Amino acid sequence: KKTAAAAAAAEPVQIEDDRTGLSVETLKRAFADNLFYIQGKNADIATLNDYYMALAYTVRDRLLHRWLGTIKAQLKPKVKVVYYLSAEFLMGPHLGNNLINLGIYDQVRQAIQESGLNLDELIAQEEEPGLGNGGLGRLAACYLDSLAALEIPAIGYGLRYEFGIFDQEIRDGWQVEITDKWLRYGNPWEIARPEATVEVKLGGHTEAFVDGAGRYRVRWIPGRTIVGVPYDTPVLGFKNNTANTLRLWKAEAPESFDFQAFNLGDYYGAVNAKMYSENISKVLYPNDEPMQGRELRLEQQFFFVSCSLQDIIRRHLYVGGKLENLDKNAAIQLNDTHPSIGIAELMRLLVDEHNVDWDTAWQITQDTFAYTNHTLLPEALERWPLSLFGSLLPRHLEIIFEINRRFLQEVSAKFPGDTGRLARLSLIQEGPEKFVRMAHLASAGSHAINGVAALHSELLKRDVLRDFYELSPEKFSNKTNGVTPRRWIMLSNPELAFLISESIGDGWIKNLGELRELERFANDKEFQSRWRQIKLNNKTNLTEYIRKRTGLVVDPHSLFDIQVKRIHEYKRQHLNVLYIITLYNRLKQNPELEITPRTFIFGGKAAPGYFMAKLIIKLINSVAAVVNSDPDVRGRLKVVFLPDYNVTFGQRVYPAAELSEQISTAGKEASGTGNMKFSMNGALTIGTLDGANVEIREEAGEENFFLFGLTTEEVYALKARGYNPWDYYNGNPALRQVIDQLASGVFSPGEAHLFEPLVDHLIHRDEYLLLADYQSYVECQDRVGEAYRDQEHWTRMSILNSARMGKFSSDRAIREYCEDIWGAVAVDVALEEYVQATA
Ligand code: 6GP
Repeated sequence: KKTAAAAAAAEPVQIEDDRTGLSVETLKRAFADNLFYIQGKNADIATLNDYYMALAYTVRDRLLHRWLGTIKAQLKPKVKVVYYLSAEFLMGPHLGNNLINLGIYDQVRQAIQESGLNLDELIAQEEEPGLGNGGLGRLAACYLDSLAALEIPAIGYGLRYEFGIFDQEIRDGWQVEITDKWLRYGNPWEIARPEATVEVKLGGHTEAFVDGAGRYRVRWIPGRTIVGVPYDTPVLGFKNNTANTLRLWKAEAPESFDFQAFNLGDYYGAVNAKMYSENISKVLYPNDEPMQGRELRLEQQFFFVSCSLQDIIRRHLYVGGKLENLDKNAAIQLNDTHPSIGIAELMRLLVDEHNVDWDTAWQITQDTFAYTNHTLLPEALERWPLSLFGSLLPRHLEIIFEINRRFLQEVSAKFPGDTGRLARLSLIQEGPEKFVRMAHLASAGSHAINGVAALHSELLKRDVLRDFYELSPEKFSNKTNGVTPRRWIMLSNPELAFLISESIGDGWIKNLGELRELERFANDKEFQSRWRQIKLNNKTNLTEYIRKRTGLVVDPHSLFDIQVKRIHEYKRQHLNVLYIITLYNRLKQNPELEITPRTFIFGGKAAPGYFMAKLIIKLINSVAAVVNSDPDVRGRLKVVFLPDYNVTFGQRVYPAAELSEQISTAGKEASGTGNMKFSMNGALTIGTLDGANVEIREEAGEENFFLFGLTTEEVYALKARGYNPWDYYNGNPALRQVIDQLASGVFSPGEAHLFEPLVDHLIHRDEYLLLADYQSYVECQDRVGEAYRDQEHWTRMSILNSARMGKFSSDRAIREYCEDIWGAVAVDVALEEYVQATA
């Protein structure tokens, strides 16, 4: 409910001055001023980037009233703030999104045009902050967008990596990694807040002592200290007054010089110490799901979590809160286990530094934290060797032991004599090498645990966190992922957004369920033809982009069949390739065969150390080279690998897609979010019953979804029986031909053995059951090709897909988190007036 104050506040503070005015004239003048006074350039020498910067500052000026107003409204005693802790935030470019959220897209477009420039070119100039790997980081960004749209007080806390996810180039078909220097030309969207710097301790040892009150206490004597400097980026709500904050921490040395070392003549050593500290926020680990137990990674996690918790406590005390009531003012969400060390760190801060007794501290901690799990892959579950953990965080290890001791006591009380269960639940994994299990720490220390799609949440309870479920079933719930329609429809697909708004009004932008009203147009010929035309326009744009990036010419009238996501064996890009080769073989056998012309488009990065994933990229490019240049194919099949898939590129891809490939082995993809973006933009899905595909199909209707493959249950059963891929190879001539071709070098001329590791894996182990699903996939793909021939029917299915994706708005997901987990409510924001500092 809106208050009167909010209604008044909704009246914007609109002084038509250079800093806030929104008229085209004022925007033009502000833009020119910023070019001159901030970039120090004029039109004679300005680069495109200078113009981009000038525009970014023009837009930033126009959001500061909201930002300061939000900070003021949220720093109040009774306000509950959501703190979203995440090692990754994959925000995507800010400029276009901020224009949309401020509702000034059209004025700015005109102002830029009248300045003799092109807004799209300026928008394209922005280098996106690639501070994430994939799904988990992008989800965090969509959630920040929705939190602001719903006016929920929220701060995202993470790391300000100097180098984000690497840029990908393809050389000779192989992935090559290039450092991502995203800060090279400056970042107009962030404001450093060095006055809010905090200290973080590492290493050293602990000492017990008895304090003045006769209490047994522990003090941590650290081996070194790092400081964290916050950099804040505003996150705007859609056409409201809320601008939340993304606060990212940069690691620095407490003193830029070690003067003692310097005075001893060790200049190098002195500077080196500084570099060592700064290493912590230097680079994002480029691994998607599999975890890598590197010391620096643990340092990163602890660093940003400690900074953030100290910040949260400071804010809480600043508004007069009592630590005992922290959970009334703060809901801290752990985005996977990466920030789960926060459980031990909050205990340390409360018990050691704020002298709170253990039981109270544990209650506060549990009531404040909640944990989201994002993967079922066993190899992705984080665990740290005890030795490494203890040397970096000696006090935290003691605290974890104590948490564990009490936790296991509880378990014993509930399940007397069940020692197997104790071992399974323990926060410490025993064995020749002992580990701290971070998912166990997160689960024990949180009051809520959730998976990210219905199926995934069920599997969590059945598998990975089964014992925790049996211990505390009330902690568990499902929160199916969602994506923001502002970025993923309005910004990426403006023509479609326009058609939708023209047909059903623009309420869908804030309430995506309203898309249902499109259903009544599903059979409307006129609407269908506009729908098709927009898709064709988007495909044509992508075609142009493909030509620029790769030199390949593709036919915008062919079926655009797209798989974009991280490259991983469980996501099965190579199953897609097996089908492409199958089609190719059919054409070679019978060049006159009638087939639906298709363009297969791939995009995605492989973890630099993941050999098999890199080989899959090479495979795609090798098959592309053969298929694209074979005259028998006559252009009816094209295979494209588009390098450097990222958010910016995603915005071009989803609107142009007709078929979305969601073909992971059932039970492996926790949710997927690309699947939602595709479907919203009118692509049909070919997919397994995995992750959120299950719910997408439920919503879209099974007749509008191309389903294939084994179910999770069937996968388990097949593996339990003893899976033998060899049987499938022998029993299926078409499959056998494809595998033999790969093995004999048909697609790797001159390097016959190139794909041997892949082939070996497939016929001997095939962990992800490609061969078992091959036939079902091929038949389903053939049905897709058939269906595409009936354009009217296809368009109808496409419209229905968009119309029924309301559930997958991140607004819906965030509402559920607010109600079931965070207990957070909207707070009205009054715009902060600009007051002269000297007034
Ligand atoms: C991903 C999951 O693989 C994906 O299915 C899901 O949609 C996404 O998280 C958001 O929930 N997981 C990761 O990216 C990851 O690093 C540890 O998990």
